[in-house]
Amino acid sequence: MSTNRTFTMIKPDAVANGHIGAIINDITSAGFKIIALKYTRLTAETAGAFYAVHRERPFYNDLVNFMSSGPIVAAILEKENAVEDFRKLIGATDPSKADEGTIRRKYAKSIDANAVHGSDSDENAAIEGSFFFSAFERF
Ligand code: YYY
Ligand code: MG
Repeated sequence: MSTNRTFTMIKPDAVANGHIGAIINDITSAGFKIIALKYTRLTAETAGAFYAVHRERPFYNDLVNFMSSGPIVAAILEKENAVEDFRKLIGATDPSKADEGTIRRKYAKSIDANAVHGSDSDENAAIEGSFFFSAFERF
């Protein structure tokens, strides 16, 4: 059963390029409610732990370096069918392949610096939300 929640990060490229406000506006305009929101940054160690599932992939080191290169915004979002609907809103991993109007198409320049993260399952949404927010921040 769906938990109706997902987890997102606005990545260092989109923060550095001044897109926090526009991206949050796109997210809330699409019907997502913000349950928790945090402006913070990852270290190489915490980025490595967050993306541990990708540690054998060729892009892992670059991903960890990029995700710890500057501030990010982390958020827990709520909406019916949140995980799937949010993946649709952000578009394909490679922004050049993302549909017109999606967040990655609008704000990302490359596959490695692709503006936003979105959880890929209800289970991972819960794990990732708990990575950034304590229980009393996400009730
Ligand atoms: O879930 P999503 O972010 O769309 O893609 P993943 O396959 O989970 O990869 C996580 C992250 O890694 C992706 O957002 C950018 C980066 N990455 C990359 O730099 N090069 C690739 N070929 C694939 C992914
Ligand atoms: Mg993923």
